[in-house]
Amino acid sequence: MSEALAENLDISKDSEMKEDFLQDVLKGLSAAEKRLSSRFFYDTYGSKLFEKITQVSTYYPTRTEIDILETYAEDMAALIGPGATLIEFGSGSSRKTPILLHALESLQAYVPIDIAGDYLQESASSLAADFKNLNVIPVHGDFTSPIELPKKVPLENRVGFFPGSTIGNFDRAGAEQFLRNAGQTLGSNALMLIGIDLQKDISTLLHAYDDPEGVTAAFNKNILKRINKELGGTFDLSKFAHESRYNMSEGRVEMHLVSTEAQSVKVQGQVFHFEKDENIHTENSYKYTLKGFKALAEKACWSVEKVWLDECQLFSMHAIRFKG
Ligand code: AVJ
Repeated sequence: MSEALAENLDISKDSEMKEDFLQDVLKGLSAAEKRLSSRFFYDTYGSKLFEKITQVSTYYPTRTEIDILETYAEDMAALIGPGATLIEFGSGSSRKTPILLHALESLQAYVPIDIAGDYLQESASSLAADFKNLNVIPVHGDFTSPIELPKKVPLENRVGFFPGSTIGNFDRAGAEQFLRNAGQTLGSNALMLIGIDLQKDISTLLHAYDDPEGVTAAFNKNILKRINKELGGTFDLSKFAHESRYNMSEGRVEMHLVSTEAQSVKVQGQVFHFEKDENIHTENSYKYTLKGFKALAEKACWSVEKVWLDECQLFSMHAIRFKG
């Protein structure tokens, strides 16, 4: 990686994020219904595990979204026009981002924003190597809060890119807030391409989050591994079982870690007790109808300009424009 790229990665953010992680863990494990925040899945190992999930047969979102991108990239590029600055919420996924980058004409800059510093660094330099003339400006930060972009990021024709249905991790209020923040970051009239996973039969949904190879289980348990490694936790990973559930009334898939026996666990000297079968809720993955997402976008001051779907209507790419 060049020094120019490395310069943009703020090392001091690391201790801030560790404190954030600790507070979230202590609060979540003290709650009557224990929970941990899914944004802490993604350290370098967690990001690698997620890449593995995208390749398991039952996890349909990634390959379907790639299919949509490959089929309609020219269409998307035509809507965006030349000279755009592409701002990705999350670091460039090795397979999706290049599809769009190839289709876009005279791109001004590519700005990936990610909380996992080393992963961001890795993917930014690999993209910079593949796209020799591309101005890559990585930003190390948490895009669940409003983000101030470096001054060198051009103001004109900013286009957000938020693939993967990552917005599904937020509850409805959180998703609305994310869209408002993104609008603020990108500016009035900006476009955003956002991948949205759609409602479908429950069996397909549950299998996508509980694959036969156990990659999703390892991904889920990685949050405990991180607590052990980074916060001095004493979790025994073999005493927690991975579970995916469909919450009908909320329209979301949930991941849980279920304690297989009564046990106590320590984190930074604090003791947390688990009953047998007590669970930690670790992730929500909301699924939308087209109508439901349109209503959400409009509430957050965005309007839906175009929607691209795969043949089976499993997944969607929405082009939305900020009216705020
Ligand atoms: C990266 C949030 C889109 O919810 O489908 C995959 C994460 N969790 N398998 C999703 C995930 C379990 C994924 N997102």
